[in-house]
Amino acid sequence: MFTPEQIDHYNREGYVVYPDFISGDDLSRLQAEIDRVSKGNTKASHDASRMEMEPNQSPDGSLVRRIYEPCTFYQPYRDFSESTALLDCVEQLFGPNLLFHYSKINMKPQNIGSVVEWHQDLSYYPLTNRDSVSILFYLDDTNEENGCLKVIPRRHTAPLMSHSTEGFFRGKVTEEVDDADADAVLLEGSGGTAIFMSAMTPHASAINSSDRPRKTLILSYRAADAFPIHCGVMSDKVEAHSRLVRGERASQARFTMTDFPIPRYEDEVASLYDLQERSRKSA
Ligand SMILES: O=C(O)CCC(=O)C(=O)O
Repeated sequence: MFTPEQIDHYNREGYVVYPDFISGDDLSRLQAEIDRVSKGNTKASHDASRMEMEPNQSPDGSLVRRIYEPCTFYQPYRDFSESTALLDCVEQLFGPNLLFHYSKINMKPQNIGSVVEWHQDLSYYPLTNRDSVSILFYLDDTNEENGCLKVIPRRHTAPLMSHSTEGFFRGKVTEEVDDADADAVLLEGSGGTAIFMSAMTPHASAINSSDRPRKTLILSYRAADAFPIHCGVMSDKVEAHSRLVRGERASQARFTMTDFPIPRYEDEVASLYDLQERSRKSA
């Protein structure tokens, strides 16, 4: 459970760090499942419906960049997503009726792990209100060198930053962000640390320039009355894994925003990494 101070911090700053959220055995179980799922996949031959490989490696390289939807496909992760300790925290933020939304595991293999540029998660999936939280769990000890998360505090109550140019979604903040001017905060933590952040909190992480891996599990939950605004194939994709995890489904949508930018894709729907990469190339 959160302390009142932690809840105040989340509401005021747009995020809160919860050290040691996952303990020894549970962490080992989640780590072992990643090894099991990744085993046997290479850049040239892998299950592209379940994972994305690091692009900068030889065809027989086995470095995985992202595992899709672990809480749908793999039991230890599914159990974790429904664990009482986790849902109690989310309930403290949004009340008793809760939807699990989506999950992913982002790896940043040593010396190669990809950059993640500044973005706000809600830019990818507009909802009728902002009661949506992204929870990032460090599965390894994580600091600046191996690409810890950084956030811009106190931006979660402001309007969404621009993520589009020429009318098309770029998957990242398209206005200039100076980390110092924005008071960006680096969030380092040991394996098992959880970071709860509003889906409106801008966040990013650098490449992994160390010789240590950096694996993170990311889960998203929302209030049951935060309904998706349908804006094409991507809405269906993101919504496909949502499920009620506590309380009841809502029979009324709650609207707290009068307008919200719609992410329009230029051609096909692409992952965060691809969108951001294309945007860098065209710049
Ligand atoms: O892996 C990270 O450091 C952050 C990833 C992220 O923000 C995302 O996948 O939306």
